[in-house]
Amino acid sequence: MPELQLDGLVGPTHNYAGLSLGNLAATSNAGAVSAPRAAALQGIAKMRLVHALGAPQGLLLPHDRPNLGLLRAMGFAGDDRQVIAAAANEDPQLLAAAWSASSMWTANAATVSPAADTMDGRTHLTVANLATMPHRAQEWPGTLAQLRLAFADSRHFAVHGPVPASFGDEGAANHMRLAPAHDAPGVEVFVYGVNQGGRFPARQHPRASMAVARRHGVRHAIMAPQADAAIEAGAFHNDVVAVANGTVLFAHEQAFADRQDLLDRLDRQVPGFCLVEAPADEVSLEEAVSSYLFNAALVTVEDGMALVLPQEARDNPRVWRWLQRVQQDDGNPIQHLHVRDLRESMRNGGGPACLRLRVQLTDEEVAAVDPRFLLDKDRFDRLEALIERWWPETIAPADLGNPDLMQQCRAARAALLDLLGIAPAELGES
Ligand code: SUG
Repeated sequence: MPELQLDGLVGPTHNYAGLSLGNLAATSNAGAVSAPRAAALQGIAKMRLVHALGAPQGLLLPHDRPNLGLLRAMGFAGDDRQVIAAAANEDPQLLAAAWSASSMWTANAATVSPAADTMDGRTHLTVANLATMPHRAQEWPGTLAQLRLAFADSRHFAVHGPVPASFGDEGAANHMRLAPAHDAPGVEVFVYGVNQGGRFPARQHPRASMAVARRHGVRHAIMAPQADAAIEAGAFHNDVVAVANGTVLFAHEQAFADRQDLLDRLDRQVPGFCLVEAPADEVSLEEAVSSYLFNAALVTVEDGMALVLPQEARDNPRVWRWLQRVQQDDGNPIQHLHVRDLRESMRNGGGPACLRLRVQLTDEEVAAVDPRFLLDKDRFDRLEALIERWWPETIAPADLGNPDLMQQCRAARAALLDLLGIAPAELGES
């Protein structure tokens, strides 16, 4: 049974504004000059790799940015140029939020429960409200419109709106599924944060996790708290310190508040459960966060599993040594390590796992997905040519006040929609 990977295509407005408190990469790169064209091409190279490993590959589109609607709602008036100029003058931070290309991290687009896990036998998707960070809270309407289009067939799919914004929900980044096979009933682990009184916010409220499990009708759900120490070390989402696939949980020893309880439950509930865990004395939490080794795409391949890792994990000798030991150990199915350069996204705290939403589907369900969201070799080639032609080479913070850049980014996105055959009106845009 295939696992569709829906990657967020990096948008033409990709920039470094330091908007996410608790995301150490993003805050330390605030004000740097970004390279949207290179960023999007790095993302496509990673999609090509995962596709070559055998997974069906699709994409979600960048949203219409800058979000003039947000700026107008905040009281900036006049024509579009005037709105941009006034916001640049009065509130550059808000302007940067309106430009954010953050929808690229589709692990935060939605939580997905495949048909094998749910009471009504349909695949359920709840769009994430991303309520904790203002620049991310503007994403869900654009994401929901795309999910409703891509998964329109209600015989197979149920697409839900967000849970109420009083309860922050960051989607699949805080959700793991373990099962003997993609199409076998699985156990879904909903990881939430607390971190009361800490420096950094917990972005997944336990009630949001419970609401999603309830809405989806998940038969076997486990609620697991993230360790406060992990949040404080910069694991603003669980997928910075853990990822699961099949029967494997690949995680840092200090990822979970009640580690033993979680492991005992998984042992009981997942036949063949396999833990691949980095001990803190071999890889510290800080090294896990800076190298993003757990933010890998863990994918099933013919002879086991493969990890798609960011270059940063290769660059840390201790991390790389541990990863090689994992690969050589016959006691787990991880046979292959693939390293890719995703530095542009990584500098905003987004690794290989952040850039993709996994949707486990039967062949029949894959056939029910709107094919305009699916990619093949020809489409990769055409997307690359389009990005080379339209995506800005660089964006510096001062460029966000430039209305000409706004026009260029709008034209770039329009060219993308045109290539995919999606009319703006289908996404509720004029
Ligand atoms: O929400 N960075 C994103 C990174 C999301 C990573 N996703 C997962 N771990 N699944 C975030 O913190 C930075 C944007 C800026 O500062 O300009 C940002 O939003």
